[in-house]
Amino acid sequence: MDRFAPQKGDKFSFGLWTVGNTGRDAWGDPTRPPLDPVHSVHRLAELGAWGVKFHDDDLVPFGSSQHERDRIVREFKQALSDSGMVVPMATTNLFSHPVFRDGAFTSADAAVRAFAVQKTMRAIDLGVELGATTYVFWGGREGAEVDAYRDPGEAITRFREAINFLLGYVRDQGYDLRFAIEPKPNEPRGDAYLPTVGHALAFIATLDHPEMVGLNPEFAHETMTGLNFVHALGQAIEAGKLFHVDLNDQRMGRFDQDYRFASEDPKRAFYVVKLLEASGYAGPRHFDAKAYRMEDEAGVWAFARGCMRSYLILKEKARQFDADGEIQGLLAELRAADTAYAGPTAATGYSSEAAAALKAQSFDAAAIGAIGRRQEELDQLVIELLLGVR
Ligand code: GCO
Ligand code: MN
Ligand code: MN
Repeated sequence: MDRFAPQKGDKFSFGLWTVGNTGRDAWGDPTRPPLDPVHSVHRLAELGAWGVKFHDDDLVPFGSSQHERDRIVREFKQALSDSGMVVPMATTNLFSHPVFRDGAFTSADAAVRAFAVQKTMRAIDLGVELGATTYVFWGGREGAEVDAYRDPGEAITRFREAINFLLGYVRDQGYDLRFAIEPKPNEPRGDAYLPTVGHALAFIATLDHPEMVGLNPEFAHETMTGLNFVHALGQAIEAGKLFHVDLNDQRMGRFDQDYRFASEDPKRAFYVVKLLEASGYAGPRHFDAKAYRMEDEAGVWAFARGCMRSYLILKEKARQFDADGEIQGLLAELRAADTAYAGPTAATGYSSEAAAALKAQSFDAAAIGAIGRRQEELDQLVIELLLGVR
């Protein structure tokens, strides 16, 4: 029995666009043929995945007739029911067609903005028909290289207008659907609007129905800019806004690499898994990554298997962290020292009495400031755990 064999209950999912990635890049042609969505669903199910996701055009190619659409959807539904796979999330391609060359919801051109909203309403219908309960909004081409024409603040106003309209549509249709905004700093645009989790959180608070909108943070996106994805994830969880998560790997300061989960920075991936598992997050563990361009189809399935296995291995490491006597002993000592203070604090909430008491409190800052925080010891224990010698 392989204890790292993925099970449906692990809620692993992949996008058709990820396993179906053909290896095309800015310098080179595809290195693999496209995969038929029905084939991908069956292969993913065999590997132990639970869900599959798509952009409207991944499933129903842009410009398909109604007849074609109906046939594709019928066959895809059949594949889902034969394989036991689900579609927890769907999204819209608002970036491939030349009409979106300068943005979709934020385009300066009113016709483009209206077309983008129309395309999204239709894609929402498709996603809901196949069972999606989360709808992702990645900005794609919402951004700019030139700031001489469009006011970046107005772009945000336009973005809000589109999301509010689509929230109205979902409510009007009575769909059980929440939105998840996926920030990204750049690529394909020179600079994207809503570049980070923080920007997106601030935007969500300004929407008509903020309770229906959360985040889809991605490991690579925060990491590209040099930010700490674990911190972004933590803030999203704390805000009650982690509606979905895109897992992959990425080196800082590089182009958007979308590597196999945990392949570059297993230590940070460990903290991601540890945080997700401890948080009560019950949504998909979604891999938005792709196989190296040098791979063939067999390499794609090795990649998919690797993402899931690494997650489960790190989940076991997180359990070991919780069960390790030395680590837990050190944490308990640190906590005991950190909670020894019994005087007034901000944790009681504000009152004029509490303020007066705290103002009057005396602290021995020199003594407190002299305490070593033992993070060298703790971090070394984590490293030894991850390196497999504990
Ligand atoms: C990217 C994004 C996309 C989105 C996808 C779903 O960097 O291209 O991560 O893969 O996640 O469009 O919205
Ligand atoms: Mn990405
Ligand atoms: Mn993504």
